[in-house]
Amino acid sequence: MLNSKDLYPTRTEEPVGMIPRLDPVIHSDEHGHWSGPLTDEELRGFERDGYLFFDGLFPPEEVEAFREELRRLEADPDLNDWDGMIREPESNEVRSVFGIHRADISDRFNRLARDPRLLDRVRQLLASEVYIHQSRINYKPGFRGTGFNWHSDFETWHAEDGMPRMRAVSCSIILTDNHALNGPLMLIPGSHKHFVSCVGATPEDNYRRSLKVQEFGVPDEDAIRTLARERGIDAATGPAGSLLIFECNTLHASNANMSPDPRSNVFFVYNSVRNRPQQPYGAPGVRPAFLGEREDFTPLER
Ligand code: 6CS
Ligand code: FE
Repeated sequence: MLNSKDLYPTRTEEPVGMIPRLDPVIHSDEHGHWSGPLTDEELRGFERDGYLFFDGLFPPEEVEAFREELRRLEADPDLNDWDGMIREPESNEVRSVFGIHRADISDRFNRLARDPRLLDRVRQLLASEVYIHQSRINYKPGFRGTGFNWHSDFETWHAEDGMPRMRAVSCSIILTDNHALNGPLMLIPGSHKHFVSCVGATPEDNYRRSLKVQEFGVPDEDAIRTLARERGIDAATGPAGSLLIFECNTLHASNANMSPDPRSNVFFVYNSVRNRPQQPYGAPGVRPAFLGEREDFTPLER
């Protein structure tokens, strides 16, 4: 299968620098924009900042049930030796569990992935039916939860999973209070409007290292400094049950968690069914399905 033209070259030997985004942020199709629960003000905010935060969207009793599921998955012996169970580089603590939207892994998170409070907002932003490209829980335990370097998710999904265009969003549900001291997600508002190309060829099986410490696809510091100086850095802090929707190309990072409080979030990555992955644009081979769905693009139903 021949790839469509690479509009976002990255993982090159020579620097390409920052190039303008060529995709809309709020999408439309041949029928125009899609309606949904997002207000005009929220749509303007997403267009401007590249993310939206909904404080306390899910009530406490639902969040407690999600946390029970989180603990069950963390302790599930069947997942112990699974490639999608990623442990912290220095300790043996669980860092991430991928594929949690799959019914054979978690019925509860399979249902949450199709919850209208997520789906209706996502379809409105992408003007498309959607499927899950990737799902995960990031546990970030107290004292030993390490951070995530600055990156654009799209840069990785384009280079390593072959995602052609910027027509995907992540929904992150906050499962434990995210506050200033336990390593909340930091985002650079407006950064989604630029594609920051990254230097350095992707090694074979890069994911075996990158999910613990990302070294390839990390933008250079000048680009991050420039974008952060334009609009600053925001922290996605809020109570458990809050929802963060962020655009696939919004630069984000998070610090290590030195507090006693875990910073656990569940993430669903929704991709347009019209943006199916092709061959990797900047990697020697495709990644396992738990990182990037390559076969089942059936549109999600409520
Ligand atoms: O490689 C990936 O797909 C994952 N890496 C990061 C740091 N964020 C997105 C995604 O979970
Ligand atoms: Fe990320």
